[in-house]
Amino acid sequence: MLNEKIQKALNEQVREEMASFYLYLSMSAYLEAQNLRGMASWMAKQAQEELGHAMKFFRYIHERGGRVTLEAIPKPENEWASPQAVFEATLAHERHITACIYKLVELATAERDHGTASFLQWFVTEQVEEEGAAEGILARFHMGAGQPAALLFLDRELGARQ
Ligand code: OFO
Repeated sequence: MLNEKIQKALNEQVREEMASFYLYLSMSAYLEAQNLRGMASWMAKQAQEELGHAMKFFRYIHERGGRVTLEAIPKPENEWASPQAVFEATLAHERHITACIYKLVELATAERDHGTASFLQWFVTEQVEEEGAAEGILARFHMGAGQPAALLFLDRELGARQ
């Protein structure tokens, strides 16, 4: 059984992951409108991953005999200054999510809920990967330094994401 504090915090993380899904879907729509189909496809896949994260929390709360309560997710931004600005916002968002996961781990540890602390380790590892992916893409943008050919090359590369 989950204690109240942990149940509330896990429900809040369901909301955060759904907000990530919605934000990345909005970014995908923006990139599609810029005719950057490869980047749009990469971002749509990222959105799907976020939905998967939300569902992992959803299932875990039930597995522990808890109650899922869905909260409102905010309207995401839908305009960015450039494709590079989209990936800068992605990195900033992933850093925010990492901070949320770390706070959850600290709460689970303080409440002596080792089951939840163990469940959260998957997300700790995932966040290293997520921040690394966004940093890697941004490094490619910096290398290309606004050259259209470099942008198209990166678009094709990101479109190959499985
Ligand atoms: Fe992007 O890792 Fe979940 O939110």
